[in-house]
Amino acid sequence: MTAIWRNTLTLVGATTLTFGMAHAQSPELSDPPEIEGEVLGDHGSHTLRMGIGLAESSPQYLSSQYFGEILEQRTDGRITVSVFPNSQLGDDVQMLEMLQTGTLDMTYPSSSATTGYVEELAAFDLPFLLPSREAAVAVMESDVAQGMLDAFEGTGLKALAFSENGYRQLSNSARPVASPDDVAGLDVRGLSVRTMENPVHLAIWEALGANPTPMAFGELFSAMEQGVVDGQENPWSTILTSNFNEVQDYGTETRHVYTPFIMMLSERTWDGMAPEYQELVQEAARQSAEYEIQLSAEYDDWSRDQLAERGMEITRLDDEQLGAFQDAVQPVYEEWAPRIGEDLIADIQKIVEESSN
Ligand code: TK8
Repeated sequence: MTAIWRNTLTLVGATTLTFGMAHAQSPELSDPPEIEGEVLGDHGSHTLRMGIGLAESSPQYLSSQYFGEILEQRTDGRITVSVFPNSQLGDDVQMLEMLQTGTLDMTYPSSSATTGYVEELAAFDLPFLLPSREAAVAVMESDVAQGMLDAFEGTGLKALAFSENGYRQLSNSARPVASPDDVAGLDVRGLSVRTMENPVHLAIWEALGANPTPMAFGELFSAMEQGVVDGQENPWSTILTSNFNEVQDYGTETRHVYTPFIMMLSERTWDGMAPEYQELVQEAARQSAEYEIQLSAEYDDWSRDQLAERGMEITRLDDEQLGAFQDAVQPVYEEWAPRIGEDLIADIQKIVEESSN
């Protein structure tokens, strides 16, 4: 079944023009898995409103649409999901609070925005913790990660599933960056870099000699456009689908942190659902999260190459240059590992090692 929204993407995503050059708006994307399973009996109706931060062409939006399709098909339309993209309902922190008060049903924040609720999630903010997507997926699928989702119980938030925001890359409008010295600026001022509102990310960019500025994602484009900040850090697909390349000339493939997304449902909404619907919502969240990771992987390198094609100067680091970044942020580990939990980090590192065997 070809969903309307996929056709819409094809229409919207077909091309965008830069100086007369036509650019594809999305890579060849895998179709979502066929929706299987019987239609559930009538356990009432729910119209779920979901706010997300990213754009309609993002893996986050496409997989959220798929999530809605599963629910609609499996309940014969008794559960529908309306997805509001581009931070139009608020930023991660605001939308989480809206779930707690019941004024919004769902949102899809970065894990970094949720460490105030479950401190263990800050493990994902430790720099260079997860060396590959395979390792990251193994951790997100582990009992350790499920324990973090379960720990939201009682906060007003039902954490359904992890998916991929992805490896974070530095972009800026001031200069090419190939080393921490380029970030800090030896004979010029350090870069002002927007970070998520998360203490570990602040520590990372302080350790690299930047002037970090915590800021909501929804304010970021205009802050870069007005020169309030020089740069930011996000996965290539976010930089592309949020059009950051229109106000950022330089990119550096730092891959300094792998950030998960967490699909969240208001506990009030969850508690108002029949058990049959709760089971379906949980399963649909897992299926759409798995699809999101696949789309994010298909978008990743393609987005970097698209950004270069559209004029962004991309610096890819060799092992020695990457090592300089890893060395510079080692103090962040030393400061934060004990606060997050050495045993938890050891458990995660064990999963990482096993995933490479
Ligand atoms: C979108 C955010 C974004 C995150 C950030 O809601 O704030 O930079 O990486 O993707 O969660």
